Amino acid sequence: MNDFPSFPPRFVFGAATAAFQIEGATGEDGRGLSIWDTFARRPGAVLGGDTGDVACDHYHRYRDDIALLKELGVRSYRFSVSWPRVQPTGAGPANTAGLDFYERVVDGLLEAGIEPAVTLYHWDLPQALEEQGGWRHRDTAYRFADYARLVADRLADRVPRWITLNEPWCSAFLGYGNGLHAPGAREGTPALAAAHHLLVAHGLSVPVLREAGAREVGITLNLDHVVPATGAPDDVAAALRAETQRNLLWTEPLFKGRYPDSEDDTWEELIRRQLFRRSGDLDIISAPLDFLGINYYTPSVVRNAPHREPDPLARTADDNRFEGVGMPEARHTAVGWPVAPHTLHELLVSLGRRYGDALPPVYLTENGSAEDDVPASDGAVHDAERIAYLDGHLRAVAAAIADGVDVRGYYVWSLLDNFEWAYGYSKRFGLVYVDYATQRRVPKDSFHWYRALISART
Ligand code: IFM
Repeated sequence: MNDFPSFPPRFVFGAATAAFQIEGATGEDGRGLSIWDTFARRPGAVLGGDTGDVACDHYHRYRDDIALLKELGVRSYRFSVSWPRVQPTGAGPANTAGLDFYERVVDGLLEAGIEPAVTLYHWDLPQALEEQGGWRHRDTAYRFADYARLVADRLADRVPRWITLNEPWCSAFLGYGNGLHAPGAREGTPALAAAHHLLVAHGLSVPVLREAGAREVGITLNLDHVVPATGAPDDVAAALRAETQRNLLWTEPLFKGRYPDSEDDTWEELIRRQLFRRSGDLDIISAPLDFLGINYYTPSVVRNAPHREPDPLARTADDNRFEGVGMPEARHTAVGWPVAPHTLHELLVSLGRRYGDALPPVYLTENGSAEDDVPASDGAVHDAERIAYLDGHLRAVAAAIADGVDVRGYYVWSLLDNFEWAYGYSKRFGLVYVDYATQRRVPKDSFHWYRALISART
């Protein structure tokens, strides 16, 4: 008999994916190019030169994948819509074939008794918009609101839960700060402008989604639990800078309608020049939300450090005088992330404390681990470490609920092994193993464990 953590009766169990990571079919039915199609072709940008051209071939196999979700027993499935599939150049009328695909997915899910949860932006900006400046450019926020309207007009009558952006920190700081993600830029002020324009895009799309009939509207942030390496004042100040970049730059505008005071110590005036912030923007950004999505994987332990780039004119926006020291005592996943589930509990409780009534209900919209999965001689994938990871984090969520944080659901990342961005296909996060040569899907032991956890409640 399994000893599963216990959750409130209406708690939503789900699984998540994202368009570019699973769909493939990048050249079909009028889809335009995204920044990830371009970036993946840049030599050295993605491990092994992997691309999203085929991925999990979900575009053609979505019916099989919905059958897997049904077998898993999840109440909700979180997936993202590819902007360039719907609007090939990021502007103008919808590509009907693109919307038709997502309509088939939504209808298939509903037939299987699964609630769709749609993310509008999971990093695949139309390449044509990047050529006009991408997220550095304010106009991209208005283009995003137009795109949101096209998708919501078609699907909001059947999709209850809408997520505007996934992890805008990654779009701004990995995309335009350290260049590890598409479009691969390494910049200062433009990366902070990107962060602001992403927030404006989010805020502009909230009323659009509501007008179209969306019942629940939120945003997903990858919040960090930052711990100073020591109690020394320099390390504590460094931890605040890390927290400012990772969390406060996003949560303060969203839930308090202001940028954090701690940004003054995080970015020098030279980078922080705020010409891109216009009066009225914070009112747009702080539009009330029905939920906050949180993606959580691992904490950061940081200490004070000098700037990586001594020349202030060449400094990028992620150069904030802190560095990670790791957690040598913890187990590390296959991407090298320390496993410390109690830090999820601490993050949730501290958010509740910081924002009080201003914090909307929370969904864990992603949590999971990459492991070195290999099918065993019996054909199964025995991923005991992933099960322990999920169990630990679910217990942390249950403890936060017991401590009064309103967490309404949890989505495992991910349903399938998939394209893990700069790591290509080398890292596997799925509950389902994908043999990329044949596209055969093999539910791992963690799939059966999660299924048993869900069904033990019903
Ligand atoms: O695969 C990603 C996902 O796209 C966004 N959140 C983190 C996951 C694991 O790195």
